[in-house]
Amino acid sequence: MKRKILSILFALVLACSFSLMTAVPVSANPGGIELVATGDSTATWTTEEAKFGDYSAKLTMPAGTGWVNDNAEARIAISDVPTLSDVTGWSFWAKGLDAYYVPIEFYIDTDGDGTVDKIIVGQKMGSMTSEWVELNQTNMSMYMTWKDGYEWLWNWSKVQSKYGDATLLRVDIGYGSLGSNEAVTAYVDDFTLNDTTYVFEPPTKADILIGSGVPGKGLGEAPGLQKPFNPNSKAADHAGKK
Ligand SMILES: [Ca+2]
Ligand SMILES: [Ca+2]
Repeated sequence: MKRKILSILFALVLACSFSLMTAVPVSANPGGIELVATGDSTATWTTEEAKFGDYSAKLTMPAGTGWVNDNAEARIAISDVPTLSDVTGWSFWAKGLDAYYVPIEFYIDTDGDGTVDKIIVGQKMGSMTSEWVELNQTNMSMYMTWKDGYEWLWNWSKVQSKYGDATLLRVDIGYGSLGSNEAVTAYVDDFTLNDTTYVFEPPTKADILIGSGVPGKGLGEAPGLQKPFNPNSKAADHAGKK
């Protein structure tokens, strides 16, 4: 009898801890973050600077780039925020001495067929310093759309009133949407959308192996696999491939 009561208690504790776990709204890195660089720009994970954790994304862009030739950005797939009107808030952190504020781009689907129809760029005027600064929906100086015509949307409520029904597919944080007259180096850390934080840390070995289709339960827990690959090595590109 005593044993039975104990096991009922244990089940209760388990049930409570599960409901506690599911009650926590913040999830880490649900879609993963891909760093993308084209032209002479670079986008790499670095431990030189970090607002949270050990790493940030380091973005560099040389002077005199055109607006499609060079890109240095963190690309974030969004799957849990159906429409722009569901966005209650977003923010990310950036720093970069004398670099212009890192722009953010919202890739949206306006006709519901799953493809991107508009890209909305948010930009804060001026230059950053060597201090981390939080950029969010309220402190952008302006928004504009590109892809199939340009349009000025002066603030986030204008964005939402015009494109509230559009599905948000992707967010890019980085340089490239507007080109650059000057060379810039900036660091970016965690992006938060509503209650979800997209953690700016490189994928762990386990993430990469699971992502490449390597079978095996326990990869997510194997202690040796929870450290990032050295971002300067090519090992991550080859993981799980033969
Ligand atoms: Ca970080
Ligand atoms: Ca579409």
